[in-house]
Amino acid sequence: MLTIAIQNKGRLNEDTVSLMSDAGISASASHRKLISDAKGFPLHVLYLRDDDIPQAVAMGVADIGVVGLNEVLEKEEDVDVVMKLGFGGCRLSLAVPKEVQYTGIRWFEGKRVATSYPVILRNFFADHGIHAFVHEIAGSVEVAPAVGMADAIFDIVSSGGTLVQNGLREEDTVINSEAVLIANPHLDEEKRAALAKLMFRFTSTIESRGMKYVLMNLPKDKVAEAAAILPGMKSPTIMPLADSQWVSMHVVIHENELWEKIEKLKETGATDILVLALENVIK
Ligand code: PRT
Ligand code: ZN
Repeated sequence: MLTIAIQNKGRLNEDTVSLMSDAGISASASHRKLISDAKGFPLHVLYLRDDDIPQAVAMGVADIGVVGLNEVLEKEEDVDVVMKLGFGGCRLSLAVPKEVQYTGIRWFEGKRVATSYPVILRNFFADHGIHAFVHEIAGSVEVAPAVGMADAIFDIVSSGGTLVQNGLREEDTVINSEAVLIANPHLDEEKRAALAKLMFRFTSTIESRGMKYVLMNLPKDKVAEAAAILPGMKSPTIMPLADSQWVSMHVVIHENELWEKIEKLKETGATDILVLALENVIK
């Protein structure tokens, strides 16, 4: 049976448990447990700190894991990134005090930069031929310049609010990160087959998010025009109505483009438009 390592508490815990749940796999969200059995898929769930997940997967303590790409790149463990999961989005950026006259990446030459991600930062500076002093600190990296411990910082940024609150300005994004599914590269055939099934479920779940099922009544002679606006997954489903001049058209679209498409459809003569939430799209 596969063992998956997930974060025991923190920013990724809830989204990981809800991705599993939407994929029909119920895992306890309990922070006190170390390991539990999931329901709905043959899976052991191991609850760890995110920093320990890449190593646990590389060692085979867990077969797979959910963790931020930033942790995977920092730990440089022997694991495969098999899938992006679409949550936990953030970036790792260099930031300087707002009064600094920043002249581009060469500004960092000879400077002291505080970070919890020394490996990624050293690799970045090495790639750019910059010699800077990388100071590893475990937490509250953003206060380092104000207390005189560093000239700049390299840290996770999401909204950017933390930087602004600390009088810092984001200058260069080094990596974009999100939660990913990682796997031990040496899984046996049985575990590979189980992983493929799990990835199929996760992919369907992620692709279904934000999708809507739209039904509308349409004059029969407008079908081609409406279909050009809404190509759907293959092509739209058209059903006859009792009134032979009209049809019912059904299509699946993403909520991001819903209103724009609906406005255009109304112009073609579509009426009685129903928008329904969609549980799952299985391709
Ligand atoms: O206890 P454990 O070691 O498991 O957790 P942790 O404290 O190390 O990590 P946690 O739970 O804070 O974050 C887990 C993962 O979430 C990270 O490794 C990232 O992949 C991802 N993530 C996404 C973030 C953020 N967004 C984020 N904003 N991790 C941290 N932050 C921090 C950021 O450093 C900043 O200080 O949140 C603060 C607010 O960010 P702004 O820019 O929105 O103000
Ligand atoms: Zn951590």
